[in-house]
Amino acid sequence: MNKLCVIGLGYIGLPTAVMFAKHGKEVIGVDINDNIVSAINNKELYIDEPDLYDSYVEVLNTGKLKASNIPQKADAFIISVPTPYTEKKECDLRFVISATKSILPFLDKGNLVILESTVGPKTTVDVLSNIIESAGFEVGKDIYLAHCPERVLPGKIMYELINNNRIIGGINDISTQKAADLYGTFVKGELLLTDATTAEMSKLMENTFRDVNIALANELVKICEKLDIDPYKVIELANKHPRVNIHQPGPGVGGHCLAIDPYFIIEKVPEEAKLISLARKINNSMPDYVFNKIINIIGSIDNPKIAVFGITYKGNTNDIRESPAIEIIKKLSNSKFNVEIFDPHVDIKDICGYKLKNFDSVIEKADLLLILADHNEFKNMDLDYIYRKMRTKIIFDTKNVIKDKEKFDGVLLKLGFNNFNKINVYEEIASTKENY
Ligand code: SAJ
Repeated sequence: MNKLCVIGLGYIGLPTAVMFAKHGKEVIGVDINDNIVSAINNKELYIDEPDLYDSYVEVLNTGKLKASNIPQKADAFIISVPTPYTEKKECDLRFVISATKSILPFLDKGNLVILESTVGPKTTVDVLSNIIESAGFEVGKDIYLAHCPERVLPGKIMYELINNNRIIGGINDISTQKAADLYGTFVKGELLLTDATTAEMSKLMENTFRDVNIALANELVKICEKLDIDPYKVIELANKHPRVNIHQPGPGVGGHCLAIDPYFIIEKVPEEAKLISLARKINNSMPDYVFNKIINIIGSIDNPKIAVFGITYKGNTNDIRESPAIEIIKKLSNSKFNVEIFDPHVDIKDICGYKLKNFDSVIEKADLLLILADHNEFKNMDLDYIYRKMRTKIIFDTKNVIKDKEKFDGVLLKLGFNNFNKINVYEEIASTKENY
């Protein structure tokens, strides 16, 4: 298999195309977006991913990677297009279907088709097989077909593409073997051979496992608040057990994976997927929970200024997709609060009608500093300096980034704070009020 066509040049498709090209394959990258195609042909990189740039330029210079808006004949076709969810929270296969249809005129007997996009169980067998067979091929004999889900973490894509174990699920044994041979070109992790449907379900369950465990941590926060216990201490101690790994609570679960993939299971088996469904509800409840806490904290302050730190779905990324921070900011906006935002990773000017500003102007005379993302920049901040600049000295750290609370002369609140925080917020507000 020397010539490949990679359909969809996004966060996963582009690094995958680059990786194959770097390992000697002749790769045509295909995208329906002309801006992406011309960016590639001009050697401009449109994805913020460490370690990608050098390899990208290298394979464009050697001519091993070329971009086009239509597929070409190839030995293997890799489909790596988005699978968002619909309003009814069902897997939206629009792009997968149109990408599969787009390769039909270029397919020849003996070709391999691989689906990398995350999909609901049985999509490869039911949907892709049918489309390919509609063009007169016998799947598994004329055309080999497999699902090989991507499992890489944004920010570490180039490392994880090579070193992670890779699930390879063919429609039959020969398809599995052909796909394994192809990924063996660069994967140093284990190639885990299985069938297409098991591969689909395994990928979904990885992210569902995390979602359910985060829901457990978020539920623990609510429980601890009622029982006057520090949830972070509970997690720290419980996780000292060799077989326990309680995840971290937070303002909600975002991103394009954990917040979406569980719905692809729920959609197929709503009656059975009870725990998965409840976990989604618990995690979805967190922005409201945080918003209500904010109202409690600043309720008695006249025209409070809220300084928001971090709007991405998780720390050290510029990605705001499905970010719970944005949902909280929307709620603040609907209630017409005075909000200013600082995010050192995000290069946009405003969000929900609020400006993104620099560190100093955001904390200046703020009544609440609200931390919504665990960027490294927030971990060792000079709290004395921050408190001095603020009008009311209250920090609400929803991501537990600030560890040392003893040293500072202000209020530091965390999730589940009502009972374990011994400093009275309202005394702080009252004492600062005299200075208004
Ligand atoms: N989060 C918590 N508490 C935690 C861990 C995460 O609240 O203890 C939140 C984060 O803040 C974020 C969300 O969960 O909002 C998701 O973050 P993440 O780092 O867990 O996952 P993603 O979406 O960036 O990437 C995941 C990865 N899956 C797993 O780790 C099982 C990645 O390997 C997958 O490739 C990716 O989903 C995907 O494409 O499916």
